Amino acid sequence: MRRLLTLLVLLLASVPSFARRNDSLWMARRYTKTEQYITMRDSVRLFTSIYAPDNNAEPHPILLMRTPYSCTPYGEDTLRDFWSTYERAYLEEKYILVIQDVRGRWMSEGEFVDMRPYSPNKKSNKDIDETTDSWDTIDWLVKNIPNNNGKVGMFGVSYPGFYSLMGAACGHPSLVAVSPQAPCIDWFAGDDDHHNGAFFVMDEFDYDVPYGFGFGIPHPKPISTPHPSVGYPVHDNYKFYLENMPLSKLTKLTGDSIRFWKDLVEHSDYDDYWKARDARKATKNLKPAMLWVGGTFDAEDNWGAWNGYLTAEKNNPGKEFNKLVMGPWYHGQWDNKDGTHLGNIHFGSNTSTWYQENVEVPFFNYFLKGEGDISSLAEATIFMSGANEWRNFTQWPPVGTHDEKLYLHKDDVLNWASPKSAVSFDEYVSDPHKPVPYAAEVHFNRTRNYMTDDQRFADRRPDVLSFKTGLLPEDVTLTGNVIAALQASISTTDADFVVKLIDVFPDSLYYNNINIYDDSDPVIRYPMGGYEMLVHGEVMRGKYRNSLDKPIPFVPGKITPVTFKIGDVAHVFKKGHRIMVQVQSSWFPLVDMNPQNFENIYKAKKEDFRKSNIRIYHDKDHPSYLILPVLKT
Ligand code: PG9
Repeated sequence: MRRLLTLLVLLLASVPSFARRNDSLWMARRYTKTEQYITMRDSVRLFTSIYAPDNNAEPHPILLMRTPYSCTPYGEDTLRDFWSTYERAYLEEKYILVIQDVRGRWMSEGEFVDMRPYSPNKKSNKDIDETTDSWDTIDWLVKNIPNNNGKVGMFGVSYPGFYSLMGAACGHPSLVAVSPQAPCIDWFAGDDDHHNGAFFVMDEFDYDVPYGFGFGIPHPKPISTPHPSVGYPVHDNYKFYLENMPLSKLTKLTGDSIRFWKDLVEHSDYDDYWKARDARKATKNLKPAMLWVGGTFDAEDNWGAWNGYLTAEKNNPGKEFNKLVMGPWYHGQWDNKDGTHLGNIHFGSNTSTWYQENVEVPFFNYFLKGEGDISSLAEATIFMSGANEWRNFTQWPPVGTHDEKLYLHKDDVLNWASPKSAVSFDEYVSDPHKPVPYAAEVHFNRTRNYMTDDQRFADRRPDVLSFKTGLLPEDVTLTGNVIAALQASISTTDADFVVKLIDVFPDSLYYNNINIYDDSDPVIRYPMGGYEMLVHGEVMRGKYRNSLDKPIPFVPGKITPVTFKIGDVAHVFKKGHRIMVQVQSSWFPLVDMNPQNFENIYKAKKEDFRKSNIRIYHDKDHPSYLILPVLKT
């Protein structure tokens, strides 16, 4: 009998569908898909795909994602591939999975509005926003999906993270747990389209226009297949965007059909258009348990994750479950299988699967199924790069964090002492026709790795200033927001300032000890000795230095304070490393090139672009420094 059983098990294990659990056959045997138009309070109908487990032994919770990226595939006989993503865990846990095309996207009706403003005071059913669409959807789901347990969760990365937050603000009593992940929060202050008012042209152009993602192409009626991409003429982004500057020339390429691109041009400063789209307005009085997730090396919505959480924390005093997880991730890396490294930087463990198994799935199981225990999850679960360890904090920034000034000095020196010298400065010429590249290699699509790339390529340019400490005698741990406080003069009336905080590895390091490519590739080792790892960088469009909504010109030659937030970091500079700060005035084509002339940059002409002589002062009367959030434990 035993031999027969062994034979049977071996036989079954050889059958793919049993051997490869969680593939389409596995799911098809356990789930039924239905497609539904759900009618909103203003009669617009939203297309919704519902995947329900066939097992009715007990009622199941609902996990909802509202997305502008399509709930494809369409058709009740084709399943969305949950089984090869981390969402397979929810299949195994028998969740009802619901994906919805948001208003005006793909198969849904209505008008799409980018980052549709949250309107708290609604007077009639005509007053809709993403909170009312969430409410109406959730209400329909719990009342119409058979065998649901009446509890709903929402989650999503990036734009779906924004819709998750709007869901959390809808107040429906069935919505008990929400995880906004790298949510788009403010597209002028720090997410996606602009950082400190500087325009992230490569991402936005590729996103909105027919050349790339085509997100902004008009959507007069529901569609189930994507618009064909026009395709770029060259696949060297530095060349493409330099040849298509100024922005007014690039705008011609978009034609006049991409409304959002026109909005960008019309709202070049932080005006009511952008203020209305600040999703932090929706962080008041949040009822569901909130799990905010983001990546410290996320190139798109790192700002949204930190600031969405911090604003929610401030706006919901005493709220029991409003927690944060920040891992060493690129945009969305936490929901795939490999969280072991980003580019040349390795984290010593698979941070993504750890997060999925120990945080997110237990979070939803606890609140939606009443299973397990999530109470041990810290207020802030943060991966400290540099030390390569998860740390649990009772708050963010952690208790024990205090600000220390790290001063720029002559001779490229950086240290904790304020400068004593008389007039002292370094200078460079910022040439708009040869801007500083954001990455070393020639490529087209914006890389993810630039967020941890080696900055030696920039260090060697005459238009980049580099200042560095001596070898650190002990670890320096940073946990919180970094601020750059420069004293600068420029020879024109506007310029950008890019400040990069860098971890310089010891020269003694040789190669990555870990094969950074899978075995099928030839082993390519990168010289890590002296590696200048970008920890975090940020740009400040100079004319917004005093406020994003009131641009002011520089007086040529006048020493002017330029102070701005670089953003939150969670990094340990190990003993024997150095801290480096680089200062430059372009980061191309990640950021569009500033003509360095005070004007509406979207309307600048080619002849407006001029060189600017930039001086960064570091003397007794005009010190330049970084304010670092140093954690002393
Ligand atoms: N953060 C991404 C994005 C949204 C909108 C414009 C540009 C980028 C995203 O949703 O993935």
